[in-house]
Amino acid sequence: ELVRIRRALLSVSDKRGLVDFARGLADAGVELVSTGGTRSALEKAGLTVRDVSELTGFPEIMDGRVKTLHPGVHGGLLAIRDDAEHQAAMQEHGIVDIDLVAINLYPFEQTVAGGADKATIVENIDIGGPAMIRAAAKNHAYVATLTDPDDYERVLAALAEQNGSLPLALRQELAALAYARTAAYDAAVSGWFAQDLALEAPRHRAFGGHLHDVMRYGENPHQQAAFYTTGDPRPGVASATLLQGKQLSYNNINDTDAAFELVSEFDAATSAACAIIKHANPCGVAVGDNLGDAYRRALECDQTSAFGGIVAFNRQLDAQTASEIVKLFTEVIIAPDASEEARQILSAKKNLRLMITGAMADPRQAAMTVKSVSGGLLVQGRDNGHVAPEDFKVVTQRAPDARELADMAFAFQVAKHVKSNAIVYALNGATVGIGAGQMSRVDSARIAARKAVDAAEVLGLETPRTKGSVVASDAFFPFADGLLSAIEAGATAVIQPGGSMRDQDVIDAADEAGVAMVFTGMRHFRH
Ligand code: 93A
Repeated sequence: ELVRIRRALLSVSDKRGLVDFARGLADAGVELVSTGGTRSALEKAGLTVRDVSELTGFPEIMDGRVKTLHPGVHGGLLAIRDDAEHQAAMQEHGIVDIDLVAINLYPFEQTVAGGADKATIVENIDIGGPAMIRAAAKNHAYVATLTDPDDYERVLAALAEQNGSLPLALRQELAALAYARTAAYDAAVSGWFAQDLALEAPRHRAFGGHLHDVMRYGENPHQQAAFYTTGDPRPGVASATLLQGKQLSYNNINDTDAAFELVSEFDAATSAACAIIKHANPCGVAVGDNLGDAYRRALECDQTSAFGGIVAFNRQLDAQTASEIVKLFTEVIIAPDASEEARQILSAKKNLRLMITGAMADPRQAAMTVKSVSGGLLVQGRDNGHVAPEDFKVVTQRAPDARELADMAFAFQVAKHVKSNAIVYALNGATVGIGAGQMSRVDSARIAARKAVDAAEVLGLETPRTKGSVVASDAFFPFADGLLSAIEAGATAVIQPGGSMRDQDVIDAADEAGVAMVFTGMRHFRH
């Protein structure tokens, strides 16, 4: 079960930890073989390295496109050591055993993320590296396959412990990691093609991710968790930089994504936007002239729930808004940027995480979303649907006025990011009551109205702000009851997809109350 490591092939783009690892191998009596760039790096550090062309009897050709794709390498990786025919073939063709490989691939994902031109991206599709990784991992009975510099240290430790050999259990585990890496790599390549060609059908891409982070725990402390990134360069929680605070938890990442996706709906050039998220649902969203105004009004929607929330902005965070945020316990802030002064202010709160994305995400961009079910993955295009106010269809006798129209567009945009059934009341570009995640739409309507009553109490208002507000529903009202509940709360205008068999009952109820209603024709379920 132990395999003696005599010869190692090192071929890495990410040269992190390379020299120390190679030195450790050399000290353990392992012969080193490398491709061009890796060999130069090692020779510079004073190590003795053979060039891979000595194994292939062939120079690197075609700008390195073909350097290790040769039986001299693949025979040495794939040969079954105790098979007489395999051994005879090695003898006949002068092939030598390779017992360990350390390979990491051309940085395809980083090249895409860096916005390189197509030719550069294509050139960064590694062929020889994955071929060797897959060959070595297949032959894990005799070969150890390292694909991540983070594993160098423990492999050296195992070598020392076993006097120059490596145990089967470790080789097997490394093989699993190796195939996870090549699968993620090819998923990133197929994802890039699909994105580049605007192919929206899920069958054009493989689904896989690159391990980004291992969290302390998952949704609950007894669950293990990790964050995988897909290489999609879209600005957001996966590509953001954490400027301060401890690592994000599983729930933090989920909520931070929901927050940033929501504010991305609002064009920063037109208005500042703020969303505060708890348990993946917004507890307050507002647009305004500046971030301070948007934050204050988002907070007013449900100050109680906002405690310990995730806050997202669509513009560079300024000092004044930062000094407002630090007054309340907040878990994470995500924004395209933060001014020096704002960063200074936030740095006083050691546990508060500040994430900077560098840019806003395009809410119309096509992408895939994946959800797991027992034994499978559900894949769909992300909900990038949008109905412009010009396309709202007025179905009542009274048409909405300009203020109502603006609030309806805002509320429907927010409802798209609220778990179904979603009911959102809005007034003057701010949510004033949100009902989320109920099994019955009328319950969501009641909860949203109830929340507005609670908020009025907190704010010291005599009447809840649903009076004179507009209401948005993520899907049609199947009966008039949900609408009647909204009318009772004081809504003067309603936005919903329409399309129910009982639309006419709902329209009649609206007309009777003098309420204006528009249909969007587009549903925004979110589960
Ligand atoms: O262009 S390749 O697909 N053709 C190959 O034959 C090949 N062999 C190794 N790329 C190939 N590699 C990759 O080169 C490795 O995966 C590694 O990322 C890189 C290391 O090259 P160098 O040692 O010259 O820096």
